[in-house]
Amino acid sequence: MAEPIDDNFTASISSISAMGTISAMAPVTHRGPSDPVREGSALTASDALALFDAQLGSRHLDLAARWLRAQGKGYYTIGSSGHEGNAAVAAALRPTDPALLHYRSGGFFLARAAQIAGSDPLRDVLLGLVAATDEPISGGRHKVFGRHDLSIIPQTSTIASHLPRAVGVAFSIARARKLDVDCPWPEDAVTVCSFGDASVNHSTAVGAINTAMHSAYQGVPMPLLFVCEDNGIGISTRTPRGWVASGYGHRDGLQYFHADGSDLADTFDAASGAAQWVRTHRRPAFLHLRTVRLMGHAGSDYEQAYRPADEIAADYARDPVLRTAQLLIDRGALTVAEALDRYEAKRDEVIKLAGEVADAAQLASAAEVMAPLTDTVAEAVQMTGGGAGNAGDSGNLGDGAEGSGLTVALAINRALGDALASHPEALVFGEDVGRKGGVYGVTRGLQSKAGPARVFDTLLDEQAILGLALGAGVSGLLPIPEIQYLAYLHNAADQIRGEGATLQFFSDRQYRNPMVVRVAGYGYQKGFGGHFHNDNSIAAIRDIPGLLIASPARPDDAAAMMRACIAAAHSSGAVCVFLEPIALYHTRDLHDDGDDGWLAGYPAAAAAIGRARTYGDGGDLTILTFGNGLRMSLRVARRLEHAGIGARVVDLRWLAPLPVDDILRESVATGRVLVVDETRSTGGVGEAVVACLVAQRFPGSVVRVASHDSFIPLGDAALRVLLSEETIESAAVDLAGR
Ligand SMILES: Cc1ncc(C[n+]2csc(CCOP(=O)(O)OP(=O)(O)O)c2C)c(N)n1
Ligand SMILES: [Mg+2]
Repeated sequence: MAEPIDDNFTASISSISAMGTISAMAPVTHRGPSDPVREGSALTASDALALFDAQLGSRHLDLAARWLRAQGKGYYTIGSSGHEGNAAVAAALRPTDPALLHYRSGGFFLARAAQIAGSDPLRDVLLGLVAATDEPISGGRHKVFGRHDLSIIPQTSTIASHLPRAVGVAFSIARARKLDVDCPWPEDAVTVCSFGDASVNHSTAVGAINTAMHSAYQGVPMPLLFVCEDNGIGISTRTPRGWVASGYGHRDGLQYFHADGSDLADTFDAASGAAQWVRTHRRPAFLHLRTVRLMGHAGSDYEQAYRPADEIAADYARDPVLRTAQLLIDRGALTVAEALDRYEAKRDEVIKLAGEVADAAQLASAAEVMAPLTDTVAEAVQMTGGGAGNAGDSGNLGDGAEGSGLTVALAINRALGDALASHPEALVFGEDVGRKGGVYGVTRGLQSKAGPARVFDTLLDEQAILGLALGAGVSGLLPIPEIQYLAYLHNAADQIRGEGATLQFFSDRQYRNPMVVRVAGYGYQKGFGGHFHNDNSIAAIRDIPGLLIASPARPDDAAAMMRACIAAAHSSGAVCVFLEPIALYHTRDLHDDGDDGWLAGYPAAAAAIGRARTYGDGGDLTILTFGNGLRMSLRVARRLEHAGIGARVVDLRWLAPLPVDDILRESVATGRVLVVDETRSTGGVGEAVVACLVAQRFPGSVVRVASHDSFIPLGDAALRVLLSEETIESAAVDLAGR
């Protein structure tokens, strides 16, 4: 279908021919290519010509996207039309400046690619549109703007979710240097992060901008250029006129720059000023570009349904491609005929390429699609000796450990201390982890040992904490963030779900954000704190592809599993969630007061990822459990033994990947399985364990006990909804047929 904006360009430029010049008043000046394209601008005519080429390329990519779509060959039509001025933002930056871009960044992408030899950006974008495996960043998994050699980190399409990471990247540039850690970004790099005018309202954006300012306020270097491409609308919802300027035009600690994004010279000058300001001051700035959105939100969007026709047509005059052509003609750098020729030549070039890639091969099997996820996990499993053929750990409490007397909290503390000592790139941070040493003392003393540059308190914002980890991870650092309570992971979970876990997938592992996210959670704190301190739901992380979920229960495992997670993050870029059972942090006894049965020594090795640990060899039933469930089950097992029932208790330890082989082997050994799950009945871990037994065609009987589908109340009422030892015991007795 012909696009009016396409015809408008040709008609408008041709009409200049009839008039002589675009503006009868403007004299055509003939000066050299290195002279300014317009009086008072720093943009030279030759640079403007090069940027015009990028803008033309971007425009014709948008047209080609619709052409491919119309033939059933293309899968993505959100375009950059009206935003091609961002080519001048790329020109104001260096190709080594890390960029996290809005989805309307065709101009930026092509202009940056032109700064470095060796890429074929038109072809790359087209390969993305047709979901081709040859596409160089995502390998056919998504249409993103990204390329490793151009320092462009691909983004998901969740609005504003990339801003917290951008803050983390900006933070890491100086921090990595301070720690003498190799960082992919130069010392004087500027991080650039762009987004739309509707996106700026997202709490993720508001939080990230606040975090950048909060850091800079304290003198922490924060070389971050926010670019708001303000086309005045988000799909069909208008941004109130003046809203972005009123919100960000006068903020202490956030330098504001603005430009007409349709005017290449104006955009270049403002962007250069902003980039220079950030580069020298190492503080955040906000570049506000007024743009237009041409051709609707996407190819599928019929904007005539919600915008008057005259308003849509009025935007044509602000078409940045047209305006650059007019600028170059006014300047005498192009004739009208040359401008039209370039426009048509670019169309031909792009359409020819589009035709060539239209039938490019796509990912053809689940294994191919998932390779970045499965390879990451497989590498991690392999490295820690968790692969098939290795037995799961078994044995008595404290076996294989050095010394004794460690609680879970002390064991984690010691493992973190070791990680800080052996990995100079490791950082431990979160709310209250520094001076206080954590709410439960788990990080106590680490700041004085490793220094405040490596162990530090953050502001109170879980999205910011995880964003810092995401940015640090792509900047050569090894982040170990803490989420103070599991309940507070949920308001920031997308930073793990949508950002952390997807990066390797959407970049074919060219970008990695290793991290070990420590989360204090689960119930059983004797009624103290209610739901928010006893949250027992991990459904929100259990289904995230590629995530490693460690759930240690005992001190020796906690340390060994922390080691394994650090190794997996470091070597294979794994995103690890390390669930710490608060109720067991300081537990000492197992069966009787003073028996010290829950203390252990410090293990010599890392735990095998994806392998369980079995206690006892009872032949009557197998209890499959984890976390607090392990301690309850071991206590129940002793009572069962006294009643003549032999149980073996399997601590799953890893909730992802589940220890499938160990589950099956230990289940088959008794033929009767009791799944003991302290998380909720719905969405709880037990669902996965039972499904695993079914999938493996386990022939025996299976019973599951779990906590109720409830939030956890205060006081003794908590015990009414949490799984209890009594429930476990009676289910076990029933199952054993006694
Ligand atoms: C968190 C989230 N919510 C909703 C959407 C759906 N969505 C995609 S684009 C968009 C509008 C964005 O507008 P703006 O930020 O102004 O960018 P523009 O498209 O105008 O350039 C919306 C609501 C999304 N991608 N992410
Ligand atoms: Mg918008």
